[in-house]
Amino acid sequence: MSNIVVFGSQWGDEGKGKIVDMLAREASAIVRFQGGNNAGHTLVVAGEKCILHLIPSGILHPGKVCLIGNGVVLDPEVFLRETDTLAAKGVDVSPARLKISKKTHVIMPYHRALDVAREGLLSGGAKIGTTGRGIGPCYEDKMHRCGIRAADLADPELLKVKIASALEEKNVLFKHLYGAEPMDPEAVFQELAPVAERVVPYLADVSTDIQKAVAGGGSVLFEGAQGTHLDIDHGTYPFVTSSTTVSGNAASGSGCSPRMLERIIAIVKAYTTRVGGGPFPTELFDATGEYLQDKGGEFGATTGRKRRCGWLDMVVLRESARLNGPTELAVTKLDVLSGLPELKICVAYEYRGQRVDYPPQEQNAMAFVTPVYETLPGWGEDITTATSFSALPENARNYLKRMEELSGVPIGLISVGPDREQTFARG
Ligand code: 2SA
Ligand code: GDP
Ligand code: MG
Repeated sequence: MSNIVVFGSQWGDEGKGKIVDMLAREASAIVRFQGGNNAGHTLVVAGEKCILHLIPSGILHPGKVCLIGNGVVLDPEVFLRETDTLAAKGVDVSPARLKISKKTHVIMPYHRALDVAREGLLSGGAKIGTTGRGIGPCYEDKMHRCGIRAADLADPELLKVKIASALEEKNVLFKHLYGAEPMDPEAVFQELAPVAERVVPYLADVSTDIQKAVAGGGSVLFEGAQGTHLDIDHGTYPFVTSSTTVSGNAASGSGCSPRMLERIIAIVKAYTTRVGGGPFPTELFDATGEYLQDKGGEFGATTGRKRRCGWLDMVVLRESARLNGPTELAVTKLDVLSGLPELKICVAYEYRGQRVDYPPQEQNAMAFVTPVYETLPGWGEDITTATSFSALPENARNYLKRMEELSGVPIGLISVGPDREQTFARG
């Protein structure tokens, strides 16, 4: 198998976890390269559901190496909870196959507190709707060059110094800006120490592990989190996450050359969802929106929040194709559209009296575009047992073909249900 990057082409929750789990069969190593436990990647195997937040979605395949890259932000407590849950189910989560880059930044309790405090100060439409997991503040410290990295967990003296230094600044914010209790550096250290001790055996040189896997004739699967329109640069800023979610970051966020990235798979939900704040041009506030939310089970896999739902937006997808260079699309949740008499696809926007084919880039411009729709006939048949493109109803095939035409990217995979097995090649 070639090395593959899987990325989200919309606002996340496209079904990346499911597709990574399926593709992991053929890979030797699976790597997360950005984001943290804001992610919720759902795997369904033989009817049993498993939601992963930090651990790569290849973990259910025995023997596959699972790597957490330098571009991830890691909450050590969440990591241990996740390993404990998996171990209780009989999954091997030993450091022999699960590794964390020494360069990965660590989410600290003060990051979580800052995330929640900052959101608390924003009002109404200004709220980003973060997951409250401390993601933004941890990446801020990384860029500010005062972050704690996973390797530091093995050095108690350095940890103490770094915690004290970080809290010198953060406690001023807690006390004077956010009206919150300052944190005691010694207490933070004492709480972290036993956790750190358990995480240290997992520390590794992930970059070299990737190189070794490929040198040994294996292939690597890079697992993106969130989606392109949540990217810190290319997303609907400021309603974005704090990491680089586009495919190019698979290289930088894991420590390998971009020349290693061969197949690039855009995961596309057959309609659109968004969780949290921010503009969403094709959002539906009517019974169809409720139908998609209900039938698609659209609830946040991390926070349980209701996901906002709307029609497929090809402007969003075309921009994703441009930014990520996918070799193919994997279309998920096509089954959710069964039963709708008509389906709309947004093909362009009206913006300031003009028709535009790409998202305008001024801040919040996406809140002021009007979608231009094309309407296609729907289909009534249940397609959850389909195993080939030719077995799909004609209108479903036409919907998919239109996606290919409008995006300029061929479809490689089609998913018609949450289970690992409910997936087939476009053929
Ligand atoms: P953050 O916490 O700083 O990354 O939040 C910033 C924005 O990014 C959005 N975001 C997400 N959007 C979709 N799915 C995500 N993962 C979970 C899921 C979300 C959940 O799988 O459903 O459970 O709520 C995810 N993570 C971050 C977030 O909503 C903010 O808009
Ligand atoms: P991710 O963050 O991209 O991995 O996606 P999530 O796991 O957050 O959300 C996708 C949801 O859709 C999960 O509940 C999956 O089990 C489910 N899912 C994935 N593919 C399909 C599909 O083809 N059909 C249906 N009905 N559900 C799917
Ligand atoms: Mg998700």
